[in-house]
Amino acid sequence: MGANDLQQTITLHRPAKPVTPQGLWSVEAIQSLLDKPLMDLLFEAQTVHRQHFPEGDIELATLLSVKTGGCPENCGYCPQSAEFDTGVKAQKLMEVDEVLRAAQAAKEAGATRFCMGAAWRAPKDRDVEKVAVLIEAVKGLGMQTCATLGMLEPHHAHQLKAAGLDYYNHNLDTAPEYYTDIVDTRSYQDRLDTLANVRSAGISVCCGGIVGMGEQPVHRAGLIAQLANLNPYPESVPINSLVRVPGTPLADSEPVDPFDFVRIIAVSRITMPTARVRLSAGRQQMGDAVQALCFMAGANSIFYGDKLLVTGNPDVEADVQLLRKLGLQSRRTTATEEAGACA
Ligand code: SAM
Ligand code: DTB
Ligand code: SF4
Repeated sequence: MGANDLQQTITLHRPAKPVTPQGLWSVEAIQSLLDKPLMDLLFEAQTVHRQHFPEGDIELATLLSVKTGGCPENCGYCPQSAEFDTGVKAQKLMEVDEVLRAAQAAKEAGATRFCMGAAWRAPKDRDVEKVAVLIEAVKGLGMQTCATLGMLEPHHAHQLKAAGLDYYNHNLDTAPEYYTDIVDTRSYQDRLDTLANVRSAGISVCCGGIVGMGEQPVHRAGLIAQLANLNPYPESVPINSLVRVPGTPLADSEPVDPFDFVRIIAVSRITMPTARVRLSAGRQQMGDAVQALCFMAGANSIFYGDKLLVTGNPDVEADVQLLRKLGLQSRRTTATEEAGACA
């Protein structure tokens, strides 16, 4: 049997989009994709991937925590919550010069996207004004801009858009039924409302989740269903493997089986074919071979830089070597080119 026949056989075993009567992905359909034999799943995900992205293309996004720690929310995974004793020192919002230096360094190292994170429940008017200045400055370097600042009101989203914000990161984190086990200072609906405000302001959506928080397989399927059923689905989908930080309630969670993690990447690719699926937090604990499987499964973006927000990430030099060994390359694109490539 040739590759084309095999591809047809695999595709024929499932409808183009197994959906509910409302035209949405059902949790059951996603669960059955997650349960497929791993090699079939990888083959299908890579086939979908190649229909939508150039071979060997990877996006490099660098993170910077521009306002660290002291957050009033109680997200059980997060080292920046003021409720948990994690040793993270609260810091105020960084000055524009310092942010610009970090963005310039990221650009010189090869990053095309710069994502600024702030440990806020929701920014206040004066915070948005200051972050708008940071966005304008980073945009001026010719980088794609992303921010993750917590819940966003419609007028704040418009202000950030006007400043040149390309992407807003706001994760759904897990399935709705499991969310209240993880955080109770805000609701799932709050997250969805912010995503709608971001979308309405014309900012591209970066939205994903975390695995390894003690969730059941059905919750993983539920998270993917939520993401894939957003209309439209997010342009960027960060899939994080929990970084287990001592002092957080989830510090002793059972680590995710690496093949289960690869499956989640693959099903994200299949259900959101044109999204940038980002292999996000947890790479430092992952090893090169598992990362390679994630790229095979359709991941085509990473966080690139020695640090995530407050925890570690693989060294730039290690990533450069890994990408070289795997034949993956970042192509410098502007946000507009990116949107065109994914259309
Ligand atoms: N405060 C904002 C918010 O919650 O939207 C922005 C920053 S917050 C740190 C961004 C995202 O990082 C979270 O939604 C979560 O998905 C991810 N994250 C935080 N801590 C993590 C951890 N220990 N392991 C993996 N992902 C984590
Ligand atoms: C996302 O999905 N993952 C990033 C980014 N968006 C902001 C954050 C990961 C944080 C990992 C733990 C830390 O360093 O705080
Ligand atoms: Fe605060 Fe965001 Fe961390 Fe939750 S994830 S505690 S909102 S910084």
